[in-house]
This record gives sequence, structure tokens and C-alpha cells, in this order.
Amino acid sequence: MYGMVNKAIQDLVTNNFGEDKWIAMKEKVGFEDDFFISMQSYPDQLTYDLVGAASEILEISAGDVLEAFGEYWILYTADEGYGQLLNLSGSDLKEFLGNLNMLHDRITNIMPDLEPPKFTVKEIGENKVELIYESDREGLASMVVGLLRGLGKRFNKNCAIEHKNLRSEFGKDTFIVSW
Ligand code: 1MF
Repeated sequence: MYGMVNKAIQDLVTNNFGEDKWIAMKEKVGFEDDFFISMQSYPDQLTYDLVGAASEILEISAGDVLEAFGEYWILYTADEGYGQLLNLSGSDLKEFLGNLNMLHDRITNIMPDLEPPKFTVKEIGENKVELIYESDREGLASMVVGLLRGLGKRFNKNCAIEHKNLRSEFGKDTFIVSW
């Protein structure tokens, strides 16, 4: 995954739990560089290791780390100079969700090593959509819950997120988002 993702984890931990927690995490995973390069690709394993280390050091479940990270990612990218890109992806929650593949296509033009997930969105009610999430990566469904929560906040929507179908059982992760 691109360094940006690891950098966002660093930022989340440093801002919310303090620099020393981050230093302990770095040590635990054996990352010895001074910083991440946003536009460089790092092994996925490093990101998984960081989540594992955060879980141990902060004493919260890995699922909760992923969820917190997902929510933070929306704020983080908006703040780090990509607000325009997010603005282009929709001015309300439904529109944004419908444009997730387009957003990732745009990013792939600039970050060719991106391995974006694929989304299928179906409107199932006035303020309700079904979102199918397919990623080559395992175990990130909790992150998607956080991402959806972060998007809800971005659009000032109090949304409910139900993880309806689990990939482990049904081959795909399906979420019902309503607001
Ligand atoms: O392969 C990758 O390195 C990678 C990195 C981040 C692939 C995808 C993503 C985004 N994704 C987070 C990790 C999930 C990994 C996976 O499932 O395999 C979030 C996807 C997502 C899911 C649900 C709801 C919203 C989601 O994303 C919203 C989003 C996605 C990307 C960005 C912002 C919001 C983004 C913004 C600016 C970026 C990069 C990503 O940086 C840029 C862009 C253009 C030029 C320079 C830097």
C-alpha cells in the first residue's frame, strides 16, 4: 500500500495517543526509516503489522483500530491536500458512494501501483444503499465501516452501517448504509 496509508496511521496514533506510542509501534514492527514516503509503495504486510502493533500497544481490538483508521482517513486525505479530489467525487453521501470506483480510477492515474477495491452500489430506499466491497486484500471490512462512518460525518449525515454479508461466509462484503 502507498506510504500515505501508513502515514495516516502514524498521524492518527501520534495525534490521539502521543508520540511515544508511535515510537513503540515503530519499534515493534521494525520500521527503521525516519518517515514514510506518501507516493511510494510499501508491502501490505507493513500496514497489517502496524495495525497489529497499534492493537497491542493501545490495548484496543484490531477491528477497532481499523475502524478508527477508516474514519480518520477521510479527514486525513481532505486535510492533506486532496480535498479537491474528494469534492469532485460527490456533494452528498449517495453521490459519493456511487463515485467510489471513479475516485479510485482518478487516483490510479497518478498512483499507478494502487490496488483499489471495487464497489457496487445499489439504491434500495430513499436514504438507503447496499454497498458491495471487493478487495484483493483480506480482513479490512472493519476499515470500510470506519470509512463509511467518516463519509457520513463529512456530509453531516447520521448514518447507520450494517455489515450484512461477510466475505468469509458469502465471498463478498456487503454493507447496508442508511441515513
Ligand atoms: O493500494 C493502495 O495503496 C490503496 C491505498 C488506499 C488502495 C486503496 C486505498 C483507499 N482505501 C483504503 C485502503 C483499503 C484497501 C483495500 O480495500 O484494498 C479506502 C477505500 C474506501 C472504501 C470505502 C469508502 C471509501 C473509500 O475510500 C475513499 C477514499 C479513497 C482514496 C482516497 C481518499 C478517499 C485518496 C485520496 C488521495 C490520495 C489517495 C487516496 O492521494 C493522492 C491522490 C492523487 C494524487 C496524489 C495523492
